[in-house]
Amino acid sequence: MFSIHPRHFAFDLDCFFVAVERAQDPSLNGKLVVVGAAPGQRGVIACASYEARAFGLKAGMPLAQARRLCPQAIFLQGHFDRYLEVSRDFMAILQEYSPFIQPMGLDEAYLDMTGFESLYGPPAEVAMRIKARVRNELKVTVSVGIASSKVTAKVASDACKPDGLLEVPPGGDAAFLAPRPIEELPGVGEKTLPTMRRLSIHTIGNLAATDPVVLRCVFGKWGDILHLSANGIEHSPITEAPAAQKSISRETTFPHDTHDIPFIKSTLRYLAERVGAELRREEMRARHVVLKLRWDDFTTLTRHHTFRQPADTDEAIYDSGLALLLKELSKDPRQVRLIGIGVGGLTPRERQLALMESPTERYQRLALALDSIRDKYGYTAIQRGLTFALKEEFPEEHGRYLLATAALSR
Ligand code: DCP
Ligand code: CA
Repeated sequence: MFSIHPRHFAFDLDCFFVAVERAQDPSLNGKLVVVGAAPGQRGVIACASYEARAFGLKAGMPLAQARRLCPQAIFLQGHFDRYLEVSRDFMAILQEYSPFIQPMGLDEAYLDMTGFESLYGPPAEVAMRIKARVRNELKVTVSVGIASSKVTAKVASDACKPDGLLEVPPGGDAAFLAPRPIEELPGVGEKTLPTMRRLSIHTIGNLAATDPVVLRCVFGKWGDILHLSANGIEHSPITEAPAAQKSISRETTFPHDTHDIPFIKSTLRYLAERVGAELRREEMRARHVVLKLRWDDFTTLTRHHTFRQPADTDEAIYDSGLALLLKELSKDPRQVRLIGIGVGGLTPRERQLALMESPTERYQRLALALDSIRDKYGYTAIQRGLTFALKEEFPEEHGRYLLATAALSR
């Protein structure tokens, strides 16, 4: 009987931001390199080279701490536009091999290659060809895991980093996963790890053998997903359309702590417009807005606002963010170190049927027109009075403000 084994590929570029910097400047090869902010600027590490990771440096660590731990490292501001370009080219290469692609952020994607063997040959061979193309055309390396499920493929790609290729044979998922430490399972992070330890779950195999009823009691619905994952069983297919992003956000650390309300407002406006532009580019609307603030003592808070109807205009995002911001600033005298704004609960934008244009729709049309101008000429080509104040504070590059930390949407 003829049977087709599912073959899922998980791709993950190695040490992405640093790899792109090294492609542009090979003298950085083999050195301790950190992408975060230029010397003297504040913020957090976006990407540390493997050599620097050996010193304990990792993404998210404040740069001041990184400089103390590893003063000899080379600190770079990074070239965010270039990372976006490489990311787009990377996804374009993958798309040539299968329409069933699910990008996960900038440098990761799943590809469903089930049944493509007659077209391309054995999966490991096509993976080798894709790896060679990424190396030759983009000058960076990619690690690839292949398995019957996305989750196993992902664990395999992490396990073979850097520049690795690891195929788990059909039917071998559970056996491959069982001996691996539980923290290697996607979805098990710093928050869930202590609970796992309390339940004496140390390996993925321990989790696979735990009664799902127990897991449901402890983790709710998430428990079922964890149990399936630990057994290497798929719970969500790779669909033709990229899976809906759950949220879009932008944040930045200020060059200096501040309680200057007009300045903070301008920055919020700028970030809200960047979030709005991406939301509209994705043809989505958001159900809620999240404001993030970090005070000068590093305590961080988030505040939510839910829209009455899903929205996608800069105004809706900024106005709700601003209301949340002013509420916090009015009752807290501390200085602000970081500000971020995001949207969540994304739903696809439907076509407008109404004949009369409401004020919201006029804003929408305005926003779409601005987006297309900015796509051509850069963000700073056209802007509102409010964000103009940022000209004094942030340098410009390629028609965008260069914030201290290039914020990613996750
Ligand atoms: N990134 C960031 N801030 C973070 C985490 C990541 O800006 N807190 C950026 C920089 C990374 C890129 O996203 O280069 C990809 O993140 P990964 O977690 O995939 O890490 P790397 O690609 O840097 O390394 P690895 O080889 O472990 O995948
Ligand atoms: Ca990566």
